Amino acid sequence: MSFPKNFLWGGATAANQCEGAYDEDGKGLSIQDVLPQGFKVITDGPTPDNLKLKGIDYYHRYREDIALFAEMGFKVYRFSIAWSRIFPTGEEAAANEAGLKFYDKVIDECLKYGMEPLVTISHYETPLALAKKYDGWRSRKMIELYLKYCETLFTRYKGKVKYWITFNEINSILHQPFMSGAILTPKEKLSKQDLYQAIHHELVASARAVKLAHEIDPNYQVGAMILAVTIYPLTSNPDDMIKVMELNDDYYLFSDIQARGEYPYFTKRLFAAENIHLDITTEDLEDLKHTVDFVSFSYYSSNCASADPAKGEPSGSNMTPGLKRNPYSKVTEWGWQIDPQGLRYTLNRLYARYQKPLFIAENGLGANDVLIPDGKGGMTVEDDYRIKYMNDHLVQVEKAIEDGVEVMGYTAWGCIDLISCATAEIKKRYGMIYVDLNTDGTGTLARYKKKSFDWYKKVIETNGECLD
Ligand code: BGP
Repeated sequence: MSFPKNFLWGGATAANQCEGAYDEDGKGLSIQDVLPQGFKVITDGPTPDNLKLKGIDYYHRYREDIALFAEMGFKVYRFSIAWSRIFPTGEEAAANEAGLKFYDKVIDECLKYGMEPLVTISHYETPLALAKKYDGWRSRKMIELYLKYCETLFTRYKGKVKYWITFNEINSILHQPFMSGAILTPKEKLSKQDLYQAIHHELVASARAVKLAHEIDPNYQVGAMILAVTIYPLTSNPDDMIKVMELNDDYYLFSDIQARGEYPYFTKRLFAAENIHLDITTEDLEDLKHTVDFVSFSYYSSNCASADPAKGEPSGSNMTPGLKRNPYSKVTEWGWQIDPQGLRYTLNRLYARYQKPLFIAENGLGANDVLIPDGKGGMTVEDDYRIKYMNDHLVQVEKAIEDGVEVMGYTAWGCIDLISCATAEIKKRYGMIYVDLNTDGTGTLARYKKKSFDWYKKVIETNGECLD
C-alpha cells in the first residue's frame, strides 16, 4: 500500500518536558527552568511549582521508556539534547562529559533496538545564562556558541546518529521570542528590527550547522523544523485571502531560507513595511546556501484568518495569536481545532514549495486521560479519541503519499505523557503511555500502556495497512 517500506514510524519528546533532573550531573539552568507556567510567566530562578524540573523522571527511567517505544515497534525516536547539559552556561571551553554520557546511553539504547535516533539540537531549552548575557539570538555571538555545541554533538555521535533537526519550530520566535529565541526583552518592547536580526542569526546558525554536519559526516541528514501554521481564509472575501498570503509569507520565510538557501522575494515587501534593515554579511549569504536535506514540521491543527480583526471567533491557539476559529472544525479540550485533511493539504503545499522529503515531526492529541483498571489486574486508559485523532491524520498522510508527496516519517508527539509546552501542565497528555503524575507533582511515576499503545503497535506492524 501507500506507506513506503522504509517509512520511519515513531514518537517524539523534548528533554525539557520529560527528563527532569534539572540540576543533576552538572546541568546548567535552561530557559525552561524559569517558565513554571508555559510561556506565560518568567521568574528569576527555578520555583517548586515548575513541573518540568522533575519532568516524568525520564533522566532515570529512559531505559524502561525506550524499551516501551521498542515494544511499539518504533523505527525512529525523536528526542532533544538539552544544550545546558552539554554546555551549562553555553560558554564553557569544554563540554560537560557527564551530560554527554547521558545521551551516549540514550542513543545506545535506541540502537540496541534498531531504532534510528532523530536528534533535535535545540528544542526551546537554550542555556538561561545566554538569555541573560546576550538577550539570546539577538546577539551574533550565539551563532558561534551554537556551532561549538553542534560540533560537539556531530563529532561525538558520528556513525550512531544519522538524522538531526537544527531548531524546533524555528518560526515560533515570531510570537514566543523568549521560549523560542531566548530573548529576555519582553515581547511588547522588542522591535521588529531586533526580532528579525535574531531570526537572521538563527537562520545563519542553522545553515552553518548543515554545512558543518555534512563536512563531519556526508551521511548526516539535517532537517529544518517549522510550526506548520495552516491557515484558511475565514471567508471568500479576497481581502481575507491576501491576509492569508501575508501570514504564510511570515511563517514560511524561515523554511524558505532553510530549504532554498536565500531570502525569498517577498522579504522586500515584508522588510519595507516594517522598516527593517538587517546586518547581513556576504559570508552569511554564502553560508545560507547550505540547504537542509529534509523539511520537518509539527502539525496539530489549522486555523482561519480574517482581514478584519473584529470578524470571527478567536481560535484558541496560543502559539499563533490572532487567528480565527473554523466553524467546520471540532476542537480539543484545549481549544485546538482538529483538521486531519489540513495535514494532507500542508504536506502537499510544503512539497510543492520545496520538493524536499518531508517529515511529520509532531502530531497528536492533548487530552485529560483517566486511568482505569484494565480488568487484568493492571491499569489503562481507554483513549479511543486519541486513536481516532491519529488514525484520521495518518489516513491523510497516506493520501498525501498517494498524491505523490515524499514523506519520510511520522513521530507522534509526546509518545509518553510529558509536561506540556504551552501550559506546563501534566494533565494535557499526548502519550500512548500513561505516567502516574499529578498536577501537584505527586504520583508514583509508574508507566501504564493506554489502549492507543496496542493500536499504534499494530499500525507500525502493518505499515499502516490497518488504518481506516
Ligand atoms: C509544540 C512543541 C512541543 C509540544 C507541542 C504540544 O509546539 O514543539 O514541545 O509540547 O507543541 O504543545 P503543548 O505541549 O503546549 O500542548
